Amino acid sequence: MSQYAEKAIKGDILSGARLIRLLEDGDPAGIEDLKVLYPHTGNAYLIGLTGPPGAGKSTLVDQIVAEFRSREKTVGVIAIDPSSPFSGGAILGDRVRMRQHATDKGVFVRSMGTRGHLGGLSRAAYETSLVMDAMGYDVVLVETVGVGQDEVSIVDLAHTTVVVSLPGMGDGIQAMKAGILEIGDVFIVNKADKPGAEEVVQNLEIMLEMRDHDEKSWRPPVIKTVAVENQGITELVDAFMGHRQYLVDGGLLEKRRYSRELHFAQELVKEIAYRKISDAVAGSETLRELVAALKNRSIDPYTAAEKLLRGLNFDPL
Ligand SMILES: Nc1nc2c(ncn2[C@@H]2O[C@H](COP(=O)(O)OP(=O)(O)O)[C@@H](O)[C@H]2O)c(=O)[nH]1
Ligand SMILES: [Mg+2]
Repeated sequence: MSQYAEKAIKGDILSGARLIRLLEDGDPAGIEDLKVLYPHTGNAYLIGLTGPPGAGKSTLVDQIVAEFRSREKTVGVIAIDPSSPFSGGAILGDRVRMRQHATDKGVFVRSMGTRGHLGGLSRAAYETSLVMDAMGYDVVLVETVGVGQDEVSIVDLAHTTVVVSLPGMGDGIQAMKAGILEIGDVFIVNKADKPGAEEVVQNLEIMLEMRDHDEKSWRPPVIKTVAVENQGITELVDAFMGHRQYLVDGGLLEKRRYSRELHFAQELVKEIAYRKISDAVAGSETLRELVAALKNRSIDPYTAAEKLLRGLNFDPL
C-alpha cells in the first residue's frame, strides 16, 4: 500500500517530495504512508516563525537555515502563504532567495498555498512536518503569515514559536492580535537598520514584563536582526537552542510533542466526523421533508436538526 514511506525514511528527497504532494492532494494512499512513517518521527526540533507580510520572515528563514547548516544541522523548511495560489516547490520569490541552499542536500524546502489542500493548510503543514521529521531533518522551520487565530495556528505545530515584528508598526503591535505576547517564545525585531527599531524592542520588553510569569518561567528574549545583512542571526539561533534546552530541562519538550499529536488527532476526528455527517445529511430522505416543514414553519430549526441527526444512518469510518 505505502509507496514512498520506506525510501523517505532513508532520506530520499524525491520520495519525500512525492509523498508530500500525495498528502496535499488528499490521496488516501498518502495516509497509508504516514502510518508507516509515523514511528520514525518525534526527533525533529520544530520552530514556527510568524509575523505580518513583508516583515522579512523568508529572508530570516534563509539566514537561519545557513546558520543551522554551519552548525551541521540539516533543515526542512515549510513556507506557508495562504494568499498564494501556488503550491509544490518553492514559490518564485522564495525559490530565488533559497537559491544558496538549492544544491545542499541538507536542506529541503516546500511551499504551500491554498491550492489542493483538502484538509486545510494546517493539516498540510502538520503532515509535511511529519514527513520531514521522518526523513531525518534535525530542524524543521515553518514560516507562516499572521498570528494566533489565523488559518494555521503555529503554536499547535511548533515547539518554539517565534514572532517577527518590524519598526514603523506603531500601534501595529497592539493591532497584531492580542495573543502574540502569549504565544511568542522568542521575539524578533527585524529591519533593525530602519529607524524606530529600538522603540519596538522597548515596547515588547515592557509588555513581556507584564506578561504572567514567575522565576521559573521562560522569559522570551527580544532580538534585533537585520536579515538582509545577516546581523543578529547567531544570537537568534542561540536563543532557539536556549529555549529548546529550557523545554528539555523542564520536561516540557515531551509535553509539547504530545499535545501537538493530541491536537491533530482531535482535528482529524472533527474533520472525519464532519465529512461523514455532512454526506449522510445530504443523502437523507428526512432532509427533504424537513426542508418543506421549515419552509411553512411547521417545524423549528432546533427540532429539525435533532430529527435529522437522529435519523442518520452512517458508519463513522
Ligand atoms: N531594510 C531591510 N529590509 C529587509 C530586511 N529583511 C528583509 N528585508 C526586505 O523586506 C522585504 C520582505 O522580505 P520577506 O523576507 O519576503 O518578508 P516576509 O513577507 O515576511 O517573508 C524584502 O524586500 C527583503 O529584502 C532587513 O533586515 N532590513
Ligand atoms: Mg515570506
